[in-house]
Amino acid sequence: MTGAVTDPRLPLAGAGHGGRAILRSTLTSPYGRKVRMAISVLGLTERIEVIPADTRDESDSLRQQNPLGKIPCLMTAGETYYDSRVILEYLDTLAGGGRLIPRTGPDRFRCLTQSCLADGVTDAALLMVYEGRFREAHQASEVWLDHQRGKIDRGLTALAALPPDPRVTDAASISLACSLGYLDWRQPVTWRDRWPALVDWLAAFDAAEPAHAETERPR
Ligand SMILES: N[C@@H](CCC(=O)N[C@@H](CS)C(=O)NCC(=O)O)C(=O)O
Repeated sequence: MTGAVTDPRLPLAGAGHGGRAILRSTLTSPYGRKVRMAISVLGLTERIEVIPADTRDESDSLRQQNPLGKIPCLMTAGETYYDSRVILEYLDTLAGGGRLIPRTGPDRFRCLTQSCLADGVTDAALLMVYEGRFREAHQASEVWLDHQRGKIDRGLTALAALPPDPRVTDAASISLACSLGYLDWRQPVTWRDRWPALVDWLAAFDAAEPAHAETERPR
Protein backbone atom coordinates (compact mmCIF):
# COMPACT_ATOMS: atom_id res chain seq x y z
CA MET A 1 0.00 0.00 0.00
CA THR A 2 1.30 3.47 -0.80
CA GLY A 3 0.28 6.19 1.62
CA ALA A 4 -0.84 9.59 0.46
CA VAL A 5 1.64 12.38 0.98
CA THR A 6 -0.40 15.45 1.69
CA ASP A 7 2.16 18.24 2.19
CA PRO A 8 4.05 19.09 -1.03
CA ARG A 9 6.69 21.01 0.96
CA LEU A 10 7.72 17.79 2.65
CA PRO A 11 8.84 15.50 -0.14
CA LEU A 12 9.38 11.82 0.40
CA ALA A 13 11.86 11.27 -2.40
CA GLY A 14 15.60 10.97 -2.46
CA ALA A 15 18.71 9.25 -3.75
CA GLY A 16 17.46 5.73 -3.16
CA HIS A 17 16.54 3.31 -5.93
CA GLY A 18 13.70 4.68 -8.02
CA GLY A 19 14.07 8.10 -6.37
CA ARG A 20 13.07 6.82 -2.97
CA ALA A 21 14.06 8.45 0.30
CA ILE A 22 16.75 6.60 2.26
CA LEU A 23 16.57 5.39 5.83
CA ARG A 24 19.96 4.56 7.32
CA SER A 25 19.31 1.89 9.91
CA THR A 26 20.12 -1.65 10.82
CA LEU A 27 17.25 -4.13 11.14
CA THR A 28 18.16 -4.61 14.80
CA SER A 29 18.13 -1.02 16.11
CA PRO A 30 15.15 -0.46 18.44
CA TYR A 31 14.94 3.18 17.31
CA GLY A 32 15.23 2.12 13.68
CA ARG A 33 12.40 -0.32 14.34
CA LYS A 34 10.23 2.55 15.56
CA VAL A 35 10.70 4.24 12.21
CA ARG A 36 10.26 1.02 10.21
CA MET A 37 7.02 0.36 12.07
CA ALA A 38 5.80 3.90 11.43
CA ILE A 39 6.64 3.56 7.72
CA SER A 40 4.61 0.38 7.52
CA VAL A 41 1.65 1.73 9.49
CA LEU A 42 1.51 4.88 7.35
CA GLY A 43 1.70 2.87 4.12
CA LEU A 44 5.01 4.44 3.05
CA THR A 45 7.01 1.25 2.53
CA GLU A 46 7.33 1.73 -1.23
CA ARG A 47 8.72 5.23 -0.79
CA ILE A 48 11.67 4.58 1.50
CA GLU A 49 14.69 2.37 0.97
CA VAL A 50 16.39 1.04 4.09
CA ILE A 51 20.18 1.08 3.77
CA PRO A 52 22.16 -0.44 6.64
CA ALA A 53 24.74 1.62 8.49
CA ASP A 54 27.64 0.58 10.67
CA THR A 55 27.78 3.06 13.54
CA ARG A 56 31.28 1.93 14.53
CA ASP A 57 32.79 2.26 11.08
CA GLU A 58 34.53 5.64 10.70
CA SER A 59 34.37 5.37 6.92
CA ASP A 60 30.60 4.85 6.87
CA SER A 61 28.94 7.92 5.31
CA LEU A 62 26.51 7.92 8.26
CA ARG A 63 28.82 10.31 10.13
CA GLN A 64 28.45 12.87 7.33
CA GLN A 65 24.69 12.34 7.26
CA ASN A 66 24.25 12.56 11.03
CA PRO A 67 27.22 14.14 12.81
CA LEU A 68 26.24 12.14 15.90
CA GLY A 69 26.85 8.95 13.92
CA LYS A 70 23.55 7.50 15.13
CA ILE A 71 20.79 5.57 13.45
CA PRO A 72 18.03 5.96 12.38
CA CYS A 73 18.67 8.79 9.94
CA LEU A 74 16.22 9.68 7.15
CA MET A 75 17.49 11.32 3.97
CA THR A 76 14.96 12.94 1.69
CA ALA A 77 15.66 15.11 -1.35
CA GLY A 78 17.76 17.90 0.13
CA GLU A 79 17.09 17.28 3.83
CA THR A 80 18.31 14.84 6.43
CA TYR A 81 16.34 14.13 9.59
CA TYR A 82 17.17 12.49 12.90
CA ASP A 83 16.43 11.24 15.50
CA SER A 84 13.62 8.65 15.60
CA ARG A 85 11.24 11.10 17.30
CA VAL A 86 11.73 13.72 14.62
CA ILE A 87 11.43 11.13 11.86
CA LEU A 88 8.15 9.80 13.28
CA GLU A 89 6.81 13.34 13.45
CA TYR A 90 8.00 14.02 9.90
CA LEU A 91 6.40 10.88 8.48
CA ASP A 92 3.19 11.47 10.39
CA THR A 93 3.03 15.07 9.19
CA LEU A 94 3.56 14.24 5.56
CA ALA A 95 1.03 11.42 5.73
CA GLY A 96 -1.60 13.92 6.80
CA GLY A 97 -0.88 14.24 10.51
CA GLY A 98 -2.58 13.03 13.64
CA ARG A 99 -2.16 9.29 13.09
CA LEU A 100 0.94 8.60 15.17
CA ILE A 101 0.93 11.77 17.24
CA PRO A 102 -2.33 13.53 18.13
CA ARG A 103 -2.40 16.96 16.54
CA THR A 104 -3.15 19.09 19.58
CA GLY A 105 -4.25 19.17 23.17
CA PRO A 106 -3.28 17.11 26.19
CA ASP A 107 -3.45 13.87 24.17
CA ARG A 108 -0.58 15.10 22.00
CA PHE A 109 1.68 15.82 24.95
CA ARG A 110 0.65 12.69 26.82
CA CYS A 111 1.53 10.61 23.78
CA LEU A 112 4.89 12.36 23.32
CA THR A 113 5.76 12.00 27.00
CA GLN A 114 4.89 8.30 27.08
CA SER A 115 6.91 7.82 23.93
CA CYS A 116 9.90 9.58 25.53
CA LEU A 117 9.52 7.46 28.65
CA ALA A 118 9.65 4.25 26.65
CA ASP A 119 12.56 5.62 24.59
CA GLY A 120 14.30 6.47 27.86
CA VAL A 121 13.98 2.85 28.94
CA THR A 122 15.59 1.88 25.63
CA ASP A 123 18.33 4.49 26.16
CA ALA A 124 19.15 3.03 29.57
CA ALA A 125 19.13 -0.52 28.20
CA LEU A 126 21.39 0.53 25.33
CA LEU A 127 23.84 2.19 27.71
CA MET A 128 24.00 -1.05 29.70
CA VAL A 129 24.72 -2.98 26.52
CA TYR A 130 27.34 -0.40 25.47
CA GLU A 131 29.01 -0.68 28.87
CA GLY A 132 29.84 -4.26 27.93
CA ARG A 133 30.69 -3.41 24.35
CA PHE A 134 32.88 -0.35 24.76
CA ARG A 135 34.64 -1.05 28.05
CA GLU A 136 36.97 -3.82 29.08
CA ALA A 137 35.34 -6.22 31.58
CA HIS A 138 37.45 -4.87 34.48
CA GLN A 139 36.32 -1.30 33.70
CA ALA A 140 32.60 -2.04 33.96
CA SER A 141 30.98 0.14 36.62
CA GLU A 142 28.30 -1.52 38.76
CA VAL A 143 27.33 1.94 39.99
CA TRP A 144 26.64 3.08 36.43
CA LEU A 145 24.82 -0.15 35.55
CA ASP A 146 22.65 0.22 38.67
CA HIS A 147 21.90 3.81 37.73
CA GLN A 148 20.59 2.63 34.36
CA ARG A 149 18.71 -0.32 35.90
CA GLY A 150 16.90 2.20 38.12
CA LYS A 151 15.67 4.07 35.05
CA ILE A 152 14.44 0.85 33.47
CA ASP A 153 12.72 -0.24 36.70
CA ARG A 154 10.96 3.05 37.28
CA GLY A 155 10.13 3.50 33.60
CA LEU A 156 8.57 0.05 33.24
CA THR A 157 6.70 0.45 36.53
CA ALA A 158 5.19 3.72 35.31
CA LEU A 159 4.37 2.29 31.88
CA ALA A 160 2.81 -0.85 33.39
CA ALA A 161 0.64 1.31 35.64
CA LEU A 162 -0.54 3.55 32.81
CA PRO A 163 0.27 1.98 29.44
CA PRO A 164 -0.80 3.36 26.08
CA ASP A 165 -3.82 1.65 24.51
CA PRO A 166 -2.39 -1.48 22.81
CA ARG A 167 -5.16 -1.32 20.18
CA VAL A 168 -3.98 2.10 19.04
CA THR A 169 -0.74 2.32 17.09
CA ASP A 170 0.79 5.68 17.87
CA ALA A 171 4.21 7.04 18.84
CA ALA A 172 3.74 5.86 22.43
CA SER A 173 2.73 2.28 21.66
CA ILE A 174 5.41 2.02 18.94
CA SER A 175 8.12 3.20 21.36
CA LEU A 176 6.97 0.86 24.10
CA ALA A 177 6.82 -2.18 21.79
CA CYS A 178 10.30 -1.44 20.44
CA SER A 179 11.68 -0.96 23.93
CA LEU A 180 10.26 -4.25 25.20
CA GLY A 181 11.49 -6.02 22.06
CA TYR A 182 14.99 -4.70 22.70
CA LEU A 183 14.86 -5.83 26.36
CA ASP A 184 13.77 -9.28 25.19
CA TRP A 185 16.68 -9.47 22.78
CA ARG A 186 19.56 -8.02 24.80
CA GLN A 187 18.24 -8.85 28.29
CA PRO A 188 20.05 -6.16 30.29
CA VAL A 189 17.30 -6.89 32.84
CA THR A 190 14.69 -9.65 33.05
CA TRP A 191 11.37 -7.86 32.76
CA ARG A 192 8.74 -10.46 31.91
CA ASP A 193 8.39 -11.91 35.39
CA ARG A 194 8.36 -8.49 37.06
CA TRP A 195 5.89 -6.64 34.84
CA PRO A 196 3.27 -9.20 33.70
CA ALA A 197 0.94 -6.34 32.71
CA LEU A 198 3.48 -5.37 30.05
CA VAL A 199 3.72 -8.97 28.84
CA ASP A 200 -0.05 -8.85 28.27
CA TRP A 201 0.27 -5.39 26.76
CA LEU A 202 2.86 -6.56 24.22
CA ALA A 203 0.75 -9.59 23.26
CA ALA A 204 -2.28 -7.33 22.74
CA PHE A 205 -0.27 -4.86 20.66
CA ASP A 206 1.16 -7.70 18.57
CA ALA A 207 -2.36 -9.03 17.94
CA ALA A 208 -3.65 -5.60 16.94
CA GLU A 209 -0.73 -4.31 14.85
CA PRO A 210 0.71 -6.45 12.01
CA ALA A 211 3.69 -4.07 11.63
CA HIS A 212 4.96 -5.33 14.98
CA ALA A 213 5.71 -8.85 13.73
CA GLU A 214 6.69 -7.50 10.32
CA THR A 215 9.51 -5.38 11.77
CA GLU A 216 10.97 -7.99 14.07
CA ARG A 217 14.73 -8.33 13.75
CA PRO A 218 15.86 -11.11 11.40
CA ARG A 219 16.97 -14.26 13.24
N1 LIG B 1 17.61 9.25 20.47
C1 LIG B 1 18.04 8.53 19.31
C2 LIG B 1 18.88 7.32 19.72
C3 LIG B 1 19.53 6.65 18.52
C4 LIG B 1 20.60 5.65 18.94
O1 LIG B 1 21.19 5.74 20.03
N2 LIG B 1 20.84 4.66 18.06
C5 LIG B 1 21.90 3.70 18.32
C6 LIG B 1 21.63 2.38 17.62
S1 LIG B 1 20.29 1.50 18.35
C7 LIG B 1 23.18 4.24 17.71
O2 LIG B 1 23.16 4.78 16.63
N3 LIG B 1 24.30 4.07 18.44
C8 LIG B 1 25.59 4.43 17.96
C9 LIG B 1 26.26 5.46 18.80
O3 LIG B 1 25.70 5.89 19.82
O4 LIG B 1 27.36 5.83 18.44
C10 LIG B 1 16.81 8.13 18.46
O5 LIG B 1 15.71 8.10 19.02
O6 LIG B 1 16.95 7.90 17.26
